[in-house]
Amino acid sequence: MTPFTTKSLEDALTSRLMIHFGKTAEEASEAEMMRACALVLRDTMALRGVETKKTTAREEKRKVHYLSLEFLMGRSLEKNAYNLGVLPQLKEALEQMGFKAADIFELEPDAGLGNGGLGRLAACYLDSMTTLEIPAAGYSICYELGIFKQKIVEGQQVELPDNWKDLGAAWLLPRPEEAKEVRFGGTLREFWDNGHLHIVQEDATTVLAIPNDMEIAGYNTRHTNVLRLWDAKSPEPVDMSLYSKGEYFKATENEAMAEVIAKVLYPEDNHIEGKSLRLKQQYFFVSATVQSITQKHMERYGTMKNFHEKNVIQINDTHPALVIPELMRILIDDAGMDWDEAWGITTRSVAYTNHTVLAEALERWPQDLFQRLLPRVWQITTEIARRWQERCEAFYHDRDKVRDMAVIWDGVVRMANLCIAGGMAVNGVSALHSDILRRDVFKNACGMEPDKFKNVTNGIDHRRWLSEINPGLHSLICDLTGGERYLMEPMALKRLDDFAGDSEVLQRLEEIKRKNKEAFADYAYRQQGVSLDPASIFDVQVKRLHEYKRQLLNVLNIIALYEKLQDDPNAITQPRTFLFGAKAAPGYAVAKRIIRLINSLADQIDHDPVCKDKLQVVFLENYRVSLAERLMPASEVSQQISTAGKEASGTGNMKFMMNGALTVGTLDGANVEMHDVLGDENMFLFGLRADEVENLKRQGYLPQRLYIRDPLLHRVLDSLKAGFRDGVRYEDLYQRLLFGERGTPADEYLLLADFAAYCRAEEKMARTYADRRKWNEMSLHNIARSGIFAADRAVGEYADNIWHVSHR
Ligand code: 26W
Repeated sequence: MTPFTTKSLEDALTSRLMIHFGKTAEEASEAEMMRACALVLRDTMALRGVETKKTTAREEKRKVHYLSLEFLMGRSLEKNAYNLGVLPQLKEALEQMGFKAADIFELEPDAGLGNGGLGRLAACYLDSMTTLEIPAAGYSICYELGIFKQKIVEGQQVELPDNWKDLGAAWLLPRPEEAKEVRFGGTLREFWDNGHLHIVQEDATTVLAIPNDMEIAGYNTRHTNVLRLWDAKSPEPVDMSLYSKGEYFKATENEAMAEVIAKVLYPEDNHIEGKSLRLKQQYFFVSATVQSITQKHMERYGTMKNFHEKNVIQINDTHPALVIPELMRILIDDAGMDWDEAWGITTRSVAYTNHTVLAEALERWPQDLFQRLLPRVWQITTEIARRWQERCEAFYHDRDKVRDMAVIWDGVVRMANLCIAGGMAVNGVSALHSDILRRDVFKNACGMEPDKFKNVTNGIDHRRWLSEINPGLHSLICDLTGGERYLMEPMALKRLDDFAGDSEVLQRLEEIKRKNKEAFADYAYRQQGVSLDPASIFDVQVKRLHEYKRQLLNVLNIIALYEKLQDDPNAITQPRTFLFGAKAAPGYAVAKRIIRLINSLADQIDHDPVCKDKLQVVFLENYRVSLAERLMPASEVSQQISTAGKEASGTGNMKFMMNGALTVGTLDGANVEMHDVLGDENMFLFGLRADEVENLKRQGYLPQRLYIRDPLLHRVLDSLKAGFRDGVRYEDLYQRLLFGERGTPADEYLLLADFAAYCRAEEKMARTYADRRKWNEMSLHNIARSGIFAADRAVGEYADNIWHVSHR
């Protein structure tokens, strides 16, 4: 099964170093060695990929195409070696050749081709689809710059470019021979030929899409899939007619125009900015992908009539929604089908996953931009919209409902409605979220086609997020549950429940956590010079910074603790370390203020002798996949405190749970299902439920009343307003909570309404922590019951209920 012994791997690395860099192992740098490792594993996977393709074609299996504008892959070397079953051999070979394996792994840049949850989910699902031996491919853009690197300078976020490709490109296999042309703008000309109406797009700007394939190895299988990342190039890099006139700069304008498309990932998470470049990115990658899929289908089957039987296209939120009109375009214009036949195939091929209910994240495009940039796709979209609207009218005879369901309305194209109209399935990502979609956001569409609306609760790659990053816990699990079985059968974790009464096991669990905390403290010291106290509670909130995620509520509780310490230095008996990690979208001013506030508070507490050995706040710079991998095993408390109804699922919550952290959280997203398996006794729930949030808002929520009535809250908000020893005052945030601002209501996310309950939950958590036996027991139950949050389970559900493909 293993493709390498230590010796053969050494040989392969040696010859790679020689071929690529003309160097021996003694002469090679760490970076060169990292590249050599990537190349050797890449080629092994590529060879297996050829086998997989042959089998899939021979067996005529239906293939899954997963389209996402984001894949937050993180690092690949250790993961690929792990999945290929050569991690021990690789480590040994590296040591033999005079390198430290850990240093080589650490050198690899994260492939940060995503913002947060949605992008990381796509990466976890690629692993599971491959491990479950589902013929599948991912498609996205080969961004030159991934999510920005965050630096904290004087307490504030500064963004630096993320040039991941310098080293990261070693994983990519360029396939210029499979390049596709994507056309923008121009005008349409229609003509009749042979009884057929033909439409051609004239004077369009053409951009070349060049695939860069990243091989994905499954665990414990030879099955290999591909993540296809499209790079953008101009078909005429230099305009020789301009060049010959001496206009050298102008002559390369085309090239520059084309290349901006793949230049940078949009760093907005849960908020859209209707920029034309973003729409160009979407069409660019969608068109190249649909061309690639349909062309391969034609080569294999010679007809498009069975396209839907052999292919399914899953779209990750609405960002790739243009697949619907684009597939229609190819079926009609290129394959010569009539509308109804093309529509029948399209609506049996495409499925849509929704990842957010926030209004500001629902994609809408101005009609004029859409029309100008994509004239033919616009024509098709208007026809989709017209027919859909007819159906809605015939079903409801109700103007308000028809307006709500419309694909195009008031000069705006609504991408979610396009996906509902053209998709065979629409799913939410947790039970609660899917209910909210059915009952509220997509209520009318659901009334018309109830069977279309489904739920698939998210899951995470438990091999990466448990076994690989937490070897101590992995070996405990192996000892207790019958070896490595849980790697392929995550529900086997359940057996851990039987050891809740075993003090030896609980003791071991505590020691594993303690070691992980020490290792993280070392790392944090090396990275940013902070000293963490491994004897304190590691209480962690890491995720994108957004008001609905309520990092500010966490801060309010810490200020409350700080104030209590001022009154009574013995108010805290159980030392606490609050760790934050979060990137703010560069244009999201309030989010950036909250980052600054966390740093002001951290500094205040650092300089207060009363807090010494009791309270510490640390903002971890540049939160990303590889940092999460070090942090999760060391975490004890997982903060999942979003306003109920707002967090579609959360997946960080699952990573913490799997690594034995206890959740302080609201009944939101997948926390609800965590609660279903854990019960009240194994987590710390607090706050308003989703329906209570809605009711309170309807009744008219008045946060000022709470401020007047609750003296602690009053004091906390006043100190926010007064500011900190660094001289920074946060009157703006105080204002926002109590009075709101133009356009935003006071305390939009109900922090004050949940403040008291949150403080109590945190207090209960700290009291429980003091009872070590109880805590470890709870921690064990969390790990034991986290199996349902494995991506293998989630992908299995997609395969069974939406894709209708077989799997292991
Ligand atoms: C167009 C800008 C933009 C970019 C990303 C809008 C919206 C998004 C995503 C839909 C935001 C996102 O990442 N959503 C998260 O998806 C996760 C995976 O399903 C969920 O676990 C999170 O709750 C949800 O916030």
